[in-house]
Order: sequence, then C-alpha cells, then structure tokens
Amino acid sequence: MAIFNLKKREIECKIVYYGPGRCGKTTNLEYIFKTFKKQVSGEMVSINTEGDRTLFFDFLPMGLGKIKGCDVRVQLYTVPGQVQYQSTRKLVLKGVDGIVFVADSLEVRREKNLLSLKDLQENLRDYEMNIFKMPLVMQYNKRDLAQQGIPLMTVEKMERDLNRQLKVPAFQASAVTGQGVGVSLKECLMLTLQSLQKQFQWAK
Ligand SMILES: Nc1nc2c(ncn2[C@@H]2O[C@H](COP(=O)(O)OP(=O)(O)O)[C@@H](O)[C@H]2O)c(=O)[nH]1
Ligand SMILES: [Mg+2]
Repeated sequence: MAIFNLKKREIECKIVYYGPGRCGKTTNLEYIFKTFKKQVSGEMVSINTEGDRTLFFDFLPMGLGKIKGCDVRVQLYTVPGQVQYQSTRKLVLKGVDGIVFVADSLEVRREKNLLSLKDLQENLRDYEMNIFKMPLVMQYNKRDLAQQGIPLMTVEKMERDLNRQLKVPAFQASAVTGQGVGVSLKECLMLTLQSLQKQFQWAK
C-alpha cells in the first residue's frame, strides 16, 4: 500500500523484483541503478541475510505523470530467492504496489520458476492481496545464453508455464546486457501508477 506524504506532496510506493534464487533480480537492480542514475536518489541499500542480500533504492520515475498533483517516488526492492529465506521474502512483500517476476530461462530452472510463482501467490494471499489484481509483469531473463548454446526454454513454453492464467505483459530480457530491463520496469511502473490512480481517485 502506497504512502501518501501530504507535506512533501509525494506518494511513495514499492516495487519488488521477485523470482527464484539466481534468476537475475540483483543484476536487474544493479543495471537500473547504474543506467538510470538521474532517476535514482540516494544510495543502494543492502541488508544482509546470511549469504544473500535484500537490496533497495529510491527511484523517481520520469514522464509518468503525477497523482493528485503529487510526485511519485518508488522504492525498488529485490528479495533473496533461496528457499530458506521464506520469511525475509514475505516481509519484503509487505505493502508491495507492483511486482516484476523474473523467471530464469534456463531449462534446468523450470521447476524453480514454478515454485517461486506459487510462493509469491501464497505470500500475497497471506497479506490479503490477490496476484490477479496486482500490477505485475513477467520477465524471461537470460535470453543471451541461447547464443552460447545453453538450453533455454522457448518463450512459448514459459508463457504456458507461468502466464497462461495471469496474462500479464511479458518481456524477454538479459539483465547482464540490459536488454529488456528498462521496458520491464517501465511497464510495471505504468501498471502500478494506474492502479494507484484508481486507489487515490477519491482522495481529496
Ligand atoms: N548470462 C546471463 N547471466 C545472468 C543474467 N542475469 C543474471 N545473470 C547471472 O546469474 C547469476 C545470478 O544473478 P543474480 O542477479 O545475483 O540473481 P538473484 O539471485 O536473482 O539476485 C549471476 O552470476 C549473474 O551474473 C542474464 O540475463 N544473462
Ligand atoms: Mg540477489
């Protein structure tokens, strides 16, 4: 749930990069942090969680408009993906306004993607949020590895696995080269802002 800061005339919201361990969430955030420097305010904050990190930083989307005359400030988060960090993952989802689900295109990670999506759905449900109503985009990451002859799932297969029911916007990406990283974020921001606009429709 976004925070309305009347004094600063700002709305603060939270976007979380979710997905299995090693799918490329941190790499996405690092790419955004260095590529969209002008829209980043402050530092990247890292919270250590034994062996993995929860990362976040403030991001000011540009050209996406205001809500009720207020600027929108976004916090971008990643969660630790490993199974054992279930509690941290859940905590990071608290108050989430939009999600980029990063799926790993490696054939061998198929099951991990499915489990992570299920885990997301359950964690949201525990917060009384519905994945079908959540501003959400899919990112099929590591597409660059095809060139190295590494077996990847086809996009069609990933769509069937992960997006058959959700039917959310999906993007192919390579977080290491940055391909598809900006568009995934932009689409998620747009959906999030649209949703916030509806939520604040009646606010004075
Ligand atoms: N080839 C390739 N490697 C990637 C890509 N995204 C992430 N990686 C690598 O996958 C590993 C895990 O990435 P990381 O961002 O730490 O995953 P996280 O656990 O989801 O945060 C690292 O070695 C990254 O360099 C990608 O798009 N292509
Ligand atoms: Mg990470």
